[in-house]
Amino acid sequence: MATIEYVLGDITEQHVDVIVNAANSSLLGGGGVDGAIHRKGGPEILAECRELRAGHYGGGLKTGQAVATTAGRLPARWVVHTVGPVWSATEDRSELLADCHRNSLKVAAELGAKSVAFPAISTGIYRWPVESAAEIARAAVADAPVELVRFVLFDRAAYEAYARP
Ligand code: AR6
Repeated sequence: MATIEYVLGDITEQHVDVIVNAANSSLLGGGGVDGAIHRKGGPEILAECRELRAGHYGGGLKTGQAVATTAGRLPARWVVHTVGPVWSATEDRSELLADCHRNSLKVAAELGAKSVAFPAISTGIYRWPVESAAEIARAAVADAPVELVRFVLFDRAAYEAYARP
């Protein structure tokens, strides 16, 4: 059973084996946590993302899937990029959000990672209501195949939603 932790902070400062990035299907960067990871991690991460796009991921990374690159200059060993679903009020995309977490953990475990940090995937630019995202994310990591899962929440509202007992 993995230990699950909740911290208020910046995911780019976490000393863990894997940092999960809330990316988009292009894998070529963006705003939010994606922008912060590429900015602090340096150009090596983008270079590997470009290689992925030139190879197996020519069509982009599908929503719910996950793929690893170097963490560049970040204090982690790998970045696992995943694509969260955009919130929809008319369609239930919860399974895709759960898949992001499960597939990121699977990729991490295959790399030999023991500790994984997640941001609040889909709750920013993709507009998923944070209470709902927290519930889905917590359930999806309940039987994580690693020793430590740390949710790193960037603001107090997200922290309170995720860390709720
Ligand atoms: N550390 C931890 N959490 C952060 C950080 C940080 N440094 N910066 C932002 N957050 P978002 P999404 C929080 O928008 O909704 C990008 O352009 C933020 O407060 O980063 O999945 C991608 O390229 C929010 O709670 O990701 C995609 O196009 C959470 O991270 C799109 O945004 C997620 O917000 C993905 O949107």
